Amino acid sequence: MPEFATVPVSPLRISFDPATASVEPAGPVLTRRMSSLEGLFADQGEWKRAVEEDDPVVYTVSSSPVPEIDRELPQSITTIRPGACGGEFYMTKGHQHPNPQGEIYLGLTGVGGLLLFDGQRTEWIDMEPGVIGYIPPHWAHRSVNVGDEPYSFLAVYPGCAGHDYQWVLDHGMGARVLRAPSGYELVPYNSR
Ligand code: M6P
Ligand code: ZN
Repeated sequence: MPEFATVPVSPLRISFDPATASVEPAGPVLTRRMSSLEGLFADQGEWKRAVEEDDPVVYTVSSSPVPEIDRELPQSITTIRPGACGGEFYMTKGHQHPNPQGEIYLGLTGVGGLLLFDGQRTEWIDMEPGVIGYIPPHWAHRSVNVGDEPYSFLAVYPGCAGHDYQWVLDHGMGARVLRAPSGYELVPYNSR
């Protein structure tokens, strides 16, 4: 018998309902409101105004029951609402994996993008249903909704990867994604 860190998870069939942004069977559900994105949008005045007005939901993360532990392969579906704060599109906090591991995203609904930053280089992958974005180890990653409907994607990542949010606060993400006449534009992170 192989040795497991904890009791192994049974095989699972998991379904996703885009209307409720939920998975079945369900694991933890995380709701990130504007107040939980402190220090991330360039326009701090607009961010504060939005928090004080109605603190809108920016995104939800619905995880399957597969736990974030060594050897397991957890999955989650993130749904980012459409919207912008000071012209900057709604986005996830973004993180690095403290235990560097690759990750894949699969676009499910809407249109968005995957912003990647390794501390020097910035990359952008346009995401839509059916597109797989690959995140190599050591690249911080953030998702952005650049459309006018919810953007959702499936993420699959090693359970040992972890989430480091401070890295993004300390280093930025290389670029910001702003509303533009053509849809969206990427501008250097510290340009506004
Ligand atoms: C994806 C995965 C998750 C992550 C989520 C939200 O679903 O990468 O691990 O938690 O996006 O992103 P963040 O943690 O940066 O808020
Ligand atoms: Zn990740």
